[in-house]
Amino acid sequence: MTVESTAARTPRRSAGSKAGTTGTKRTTRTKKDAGTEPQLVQLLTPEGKRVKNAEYDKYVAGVTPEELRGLYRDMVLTRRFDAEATSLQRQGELGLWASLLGQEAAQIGSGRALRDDDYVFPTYREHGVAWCRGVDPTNLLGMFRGVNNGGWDPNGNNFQLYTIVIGSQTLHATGYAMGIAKDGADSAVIAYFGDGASSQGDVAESFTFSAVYNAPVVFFCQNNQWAISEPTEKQSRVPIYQRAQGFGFPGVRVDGNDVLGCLAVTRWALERARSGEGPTLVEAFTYRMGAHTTSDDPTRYRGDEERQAWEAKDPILRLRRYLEASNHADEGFFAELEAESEALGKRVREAVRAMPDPDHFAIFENVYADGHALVDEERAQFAAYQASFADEGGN
Ligand SMILES: Cc1ncc(C[n+]2csc(CCOP(=O)(O)OP(=O)(O)O)c2C)c(N)n1
Ligand SMILES: [Mg+2]
Repeated sequence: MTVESTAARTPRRSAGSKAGTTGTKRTTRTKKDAGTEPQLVQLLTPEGKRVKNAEYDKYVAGVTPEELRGLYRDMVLTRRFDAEATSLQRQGELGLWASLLGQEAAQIGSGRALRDDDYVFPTYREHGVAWCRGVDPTNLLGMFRGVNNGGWDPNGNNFQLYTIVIGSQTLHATGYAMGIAKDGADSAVIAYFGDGASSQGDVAESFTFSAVYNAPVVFFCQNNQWAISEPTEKQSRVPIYQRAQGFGFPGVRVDGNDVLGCLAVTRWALERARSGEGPTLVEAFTYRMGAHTTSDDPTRYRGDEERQAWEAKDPILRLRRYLEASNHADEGFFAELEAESEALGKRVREAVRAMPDPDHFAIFENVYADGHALVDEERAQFAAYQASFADEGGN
């Protein structure tokens, strides 16, 4: 079985087709050559069957039916919030939205593995993790509406602000984790990033530093198969989790659409961090069901068959099947949750529309702690510009 060789030598994958194979013998590599038959930790199949796993079962052995319903509720409400945000962007209420559709299990499973004193460094898509941290979902929307620069106090929930600069938060996480180790605390750090980010120098540097300093950090890569229009084959010759090996720490691939699997593997990785065993790379193998952001049109670079194949692995549907088959949830539970989802959607709509416009001069406020001559000059220029409209009005 062949996989693509380097990006430069391979043709772009056309929409709807499978990954192309390479042209010449010299450049063709097989998974076997790379020593890489990918593993996949999975505790819940797409059909909702619980499968045994000798290594990871113990990390979810104590999960009660109530907790399972809680994981389901988290995923449903996160999806509902996300859909509402996408609609609000389409209605002109938000400038942009990055949907997490399809990635609910990866985010809720890993997010619910965390302790309150752990610290999270997210990208811009971690709405489900934010939910687990107790960040009010409406606070995630201010930046996307352009009315503030973040929207929450990172130290309020140990959840850093969204980071747009791809991969940079892995360095922040590593530094923070090194600080935790120096303090002698047993809390841990988790850094979220994407398959595309795995190609960034920042990520490689954070792998190096965290390994060498044995930092208590979990690198949680949501491999959603795409970095805007670039498929994962353009990021790596080997499965992403195997990258960790070269840096000297373990990596594991988990079914990112299996909330129990993600919970178990993240608990294991956090336990390693807390007990002084250093970093772990978790690759949650999942799929970005929607567009990269509301500014993107995925039909230009990928076909429907791929999406349909992933729809059959839906993270919410598989937990529902499991809950129903094991009699852990009844119709009343699902109906109540439906009503709760609608109420959340309404609350989010109303909150966004009520967000006040920022003071025009606020943008100059948080640049330097003690002020700066250049910022003062720019503020004065902006004030003159604003005043020019008043003059026009007066004439
Ligand atoms: C340093 C940097 N380079 C490029 C970009 C533009 N950019 C925004 S999102 C993105 C793709 C990221 O893909 P991935 O890491 O897989 O995360 P995903 O969006 O799929 O969750 C790129 C290249 C950026 N924000 N920062
Ligand atoms: Mg991606």
